[in-house]
Amino acid sequence: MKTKTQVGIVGAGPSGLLLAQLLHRHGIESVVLERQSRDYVLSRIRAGVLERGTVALLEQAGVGERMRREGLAHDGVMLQFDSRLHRIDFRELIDSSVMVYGQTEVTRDLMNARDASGGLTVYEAQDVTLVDFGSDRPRLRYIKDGESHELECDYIAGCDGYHGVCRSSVPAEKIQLFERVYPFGWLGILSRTRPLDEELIYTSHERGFALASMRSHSVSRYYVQCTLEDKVEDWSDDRFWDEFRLRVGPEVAARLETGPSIEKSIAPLRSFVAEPMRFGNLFLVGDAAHIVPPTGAKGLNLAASDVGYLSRALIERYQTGDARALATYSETALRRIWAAERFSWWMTSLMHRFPETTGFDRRVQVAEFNYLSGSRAASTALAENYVGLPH
Ligand code: FAS
Ligand code: PHB
Repeated sequence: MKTKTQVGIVGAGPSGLLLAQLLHRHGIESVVLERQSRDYVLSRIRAGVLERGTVALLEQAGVGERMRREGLAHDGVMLQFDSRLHRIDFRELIDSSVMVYGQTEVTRDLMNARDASGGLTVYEAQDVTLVDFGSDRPRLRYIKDGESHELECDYIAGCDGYHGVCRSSVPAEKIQLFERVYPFGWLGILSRTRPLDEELIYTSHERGFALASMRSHSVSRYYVQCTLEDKVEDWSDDRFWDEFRLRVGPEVAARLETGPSIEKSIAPLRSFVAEPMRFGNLFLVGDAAHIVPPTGAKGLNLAASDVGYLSRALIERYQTGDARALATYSETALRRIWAAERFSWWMTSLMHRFPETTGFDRRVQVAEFNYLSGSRAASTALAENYVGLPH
């Protein structure tokens, strides 16, 4: 069956759904093709911190109401090095803040908005294939319930994540990949327990990194650095809580409320960028084009800024015929992406124990923390990057 739309979007994660909604708000039609079911997409537990620019985009998309009601505004974040705490005060340093509101809820709000818009999202679309994306008649082919479909569009947005089909459809000689794989992962759990603090606590300890985060006043999200050999089944809840206590130290652990995990998963850590992000009428967006280690809470927020750039460029093109912003999308997005890649790499290098870490490396990490704790300029630099550099 052959159909036509203006923008074909591959992937119904935050990138694809936010792009579809922003385009809809400007009368631009799109069709979203998603490989998984709606429930499967919502079952993924991922990001938890929204930058101010992401909050603004979600408001523009008309999905800010529940986020404002249920999200938690945070004016700072705590860093801890071997039981020494240092608070980065966003409000005092740069008069800013972040919003703690889970990616699952962002995705749920965007799915509900998509339903209300009447826009077509095809879940469980199989074997999505890109055809002639270098031409002015790009098409997307897919199978739904055993029937073949072909979607003709003006543009294709590859919002299909790191393992998607869009980036891999680009001939190898036309794309440059930059990657750093870290020699450890993050074991994360979700529990219906009171968070141990009002704000997030990032901890660096001789035994490894740990993070105390949250989703609400009654749901907590915790992480410990683990090895690449670790499997989720190796970590009982008791083992996780014991290790977490050792890493955060007795003072912080005294405030810890434990409970059964309602989700437990291990995420590998990598830094990754694909250049460029435009190939004819195919535009790569979000994790399809870049990955950051979650230490700087940038992944979802970088996807959002890509969507901000691309949606504005497409709106300009459809409303005025001016395609200049489309021509500079890749260059504009990559400038912000590399700034976030640097910050995420820096935070990861500062807070984690690397297998080959020597005594010298550890003392350099401690010296960096001491500088952060004692310098307003250093704390301001961290604050600017954490709350999000301007779009
Ligand atoms: P996504 O991967 O979210 O969405 C892509 C969508 O495309 C998926 O629904 C997928 O099913 C679909 N798709 C893939 N291939 C397809 C195909 N061939 N056809 C059709 N559809 C296809 N970021 C943070 O800021 N903080 C965190 O703590 C954090 N933790 C993370 C933990 C894990 C395990 C992972 C994987 C990522 C984490 N991230 C975190 C980053 C994450 O939040 C991403 O930045 C965010 O999901 C990016 O959104 P999208 O670009 O929409 O990609
Ligand atoms: C989370 O709450 O899942 C979270 C928060 C901050 C990070 C990473 C993950 O840097």
